[in-house]
Amino acid sequence: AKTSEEAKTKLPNQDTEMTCGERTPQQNFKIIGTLIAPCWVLSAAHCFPQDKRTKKGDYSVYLGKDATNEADMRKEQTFAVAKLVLHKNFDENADDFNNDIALLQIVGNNGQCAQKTPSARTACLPPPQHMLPYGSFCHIAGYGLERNDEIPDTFKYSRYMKETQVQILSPSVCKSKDYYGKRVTENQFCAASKNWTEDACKGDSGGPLLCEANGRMFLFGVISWGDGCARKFKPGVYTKITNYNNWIAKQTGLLTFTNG
Ligand code: 4AZ
Repeated sequence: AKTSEEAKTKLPNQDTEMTCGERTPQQNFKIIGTLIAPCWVLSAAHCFPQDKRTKKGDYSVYLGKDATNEADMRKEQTFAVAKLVLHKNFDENADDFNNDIALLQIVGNNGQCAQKTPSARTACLPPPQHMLPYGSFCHIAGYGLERNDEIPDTFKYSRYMKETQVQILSPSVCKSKDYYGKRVTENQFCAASKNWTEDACKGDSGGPLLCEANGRMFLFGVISWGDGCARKFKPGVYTKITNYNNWIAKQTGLLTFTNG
């Protein structure tokens, strides 16, 4: 899912240091999220900066989009945001980004929610506290920064949805001194690729870390933060969804683990 700021004029075009809310030339502000049920998208709280007073009316949600600035009406489904819930213990001024999780309830213009199509599916939520073994390979995706091959050592926003694989790291490794020390909380985990070549980057946050189990894709993480991108000892940090089953159930009324 990708939400996009509708009314360009409503918000001043001022940059903050944080992430997924950045404008790129001729593009709207983009936020990534994951469809977890026909009416609910899960994203990151820091994607909705309160200093910009972002509110639900500022957003539209597009499902099935795979390129920015291109509308493929055969694939896309468009929604308004009926409800925007940011975790109340998320503090955008804290440096650990603890509780970086948000839910968007979506509604189409006929009052409907998402339809299952070849380009729109829900992700499963894993059972409470059920974390995968360290070393598991999972998929991350987004429109975030990628290396710009035309200009060495620079990055650009990807026009197309990209995906890559990363491996889950153990908390003891990620909390070690060379890595992030105490900045990583119990509500987060880290993931990186073998030689630090692949990573999430600015603009990817709010998007998914999905792991396959029994032929289904489970949303284990939400892309949250990291020191730079693809840097040695600086893995991507993800919100640990298995700590939030109760919170998700309470906000949405959904039973959070999916077997069928
Ligand atoms: C960001 O600013 C961001 N390398 C997201 C992920 C990572 C770094 C920054 C992880 O949205």
